[in-house]
Amino acid sequence: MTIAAARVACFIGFFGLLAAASAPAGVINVNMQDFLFSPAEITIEPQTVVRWTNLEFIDHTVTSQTSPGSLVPSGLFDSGNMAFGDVFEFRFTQPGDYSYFCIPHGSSMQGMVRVTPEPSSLALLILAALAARRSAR
Ligand SMILES: [Cu+2]
Repeated sequence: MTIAAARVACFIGFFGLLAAASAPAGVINVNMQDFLFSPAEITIEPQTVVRWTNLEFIDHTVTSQTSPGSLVPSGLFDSGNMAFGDVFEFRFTQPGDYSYFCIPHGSSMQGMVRVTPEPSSLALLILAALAARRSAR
């Protein structure tokens, strides 16, 4: 690969990362099945809605907790008892790690939502400068 090609590939990669990071947030599904949240851990962008669905004939809850394993509700969200087929949704607006659990099943049924920071304005400025420099050649 020539240096020019490497530069272009690097630039496209950087652009792709930024594009992926700033893609519009949607809805992510988490199932409650076999006494587990599946997937138990997800990473999302701010403004993403997480939709939990209970897929078994056992009542579960989706309850935010103060820290992983604490089993102490943090008060951010709590679905209450969910029967088979029930759905609970929560929109995550702020970056951070959000641990949650199921009240009836405690430590054996926990999950984590990691909300990534949005691309910083500095990153966007660097991108704009790189694009301007490239088009000037
Ligand atoms: Cu449960």
